Amino acid sequence: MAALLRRRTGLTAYILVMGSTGTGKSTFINLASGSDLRVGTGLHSQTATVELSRSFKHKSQRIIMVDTPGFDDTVKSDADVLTTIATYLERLYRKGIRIRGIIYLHRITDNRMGGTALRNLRMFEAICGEPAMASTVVVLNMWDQVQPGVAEARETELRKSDIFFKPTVNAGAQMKPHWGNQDSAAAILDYLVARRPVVLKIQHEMADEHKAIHTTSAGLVLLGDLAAKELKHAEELRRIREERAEARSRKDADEEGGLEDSEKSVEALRRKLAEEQQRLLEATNQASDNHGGFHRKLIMFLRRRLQLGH
Ligand SMILES: Nc1nc2c(ncn2[C@@H]2O[C@H](COP(=O)(O)OP(=O)(O)O)[C@@H](O)[C@H]2O)c(=O)[nH]1
Ligand SMILES: [Mg+2]
Repeated sequence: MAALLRRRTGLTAYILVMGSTGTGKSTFINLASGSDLRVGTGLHSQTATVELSRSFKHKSQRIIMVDTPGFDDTVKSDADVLTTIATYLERLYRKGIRIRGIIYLHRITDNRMGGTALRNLRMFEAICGEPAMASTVVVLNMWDQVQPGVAEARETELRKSDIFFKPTVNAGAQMKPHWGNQDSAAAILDYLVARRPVVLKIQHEMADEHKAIHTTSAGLVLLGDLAAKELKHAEELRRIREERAEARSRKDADEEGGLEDSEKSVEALRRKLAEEQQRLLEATNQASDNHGGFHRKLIMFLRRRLQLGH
């Protein structure tokens, strides 16, 4: 039985699907696999956990697609999303199951790489690592939502620009359009199932190098991102406090009251950020002592600051 199971899972191609929330991951998976994963635009439609498609056959290849939550900092914090994805991928690797191909979805309608799109791309790169790009397709969809001429110019920009997909494509990823129909989904699967199975960077870091989540490349990208947000909040808080002191000296109670509310909401954001960092630190599977000096110092610094903040 075990041998049969091993043979069967060995034959199944696991396709990992990543991208920001709302880029059409679940829709693509449903179309390709005949599954019934939740789709939508509201908060309720967001995938907060890793979900699997039903096991299906594409030509003679059995496939399971792995749907992942995006890094959007809404329903779940980014730290929780990373922990969810990393833990799932590590477990898969320990079971001996390898990822055959990766789909990174991006809407052609996104004319600017805003904060969320960029954060998702950086997290995707850090989780998967450069060697996995040879087994990756960057899928551009939602072509029906933009004018043809505009869409083509945008595709060129996405492909050629350093902050978009140029490094991804240079590392071996394909960039393919998806027209929202079965044929284009099938063409993408055709390409991916012919790839060699890969070990993702985060799987190697966690399972082979015994790194804690926050010291993996993806964990460090996230901590850097949280630190940048924190700096922004600190600056905002300083400005509000200055204005509040000024309002007080002018005896403008109305304005002071309004600024007090702003101060409270920025402080609440800072607390949320501190908690998120704390959770990432707690999601460790190893003591941090066996890591390099830089990591150790970073963690000590964060811990000290969290203690001060509470
Ligand atoms: N026009 C168009 N809309 C799409 C396409 N794929 C998904 N959508 C819509 O985009 C929204 C988000 O899709 P969903 O699959 O839930 O995205 P996810 O959050 O990445 O799983 C839904 O309203 C879908 O109907 C597509 O290829 N073309
Ligand atoms: Mg989804």
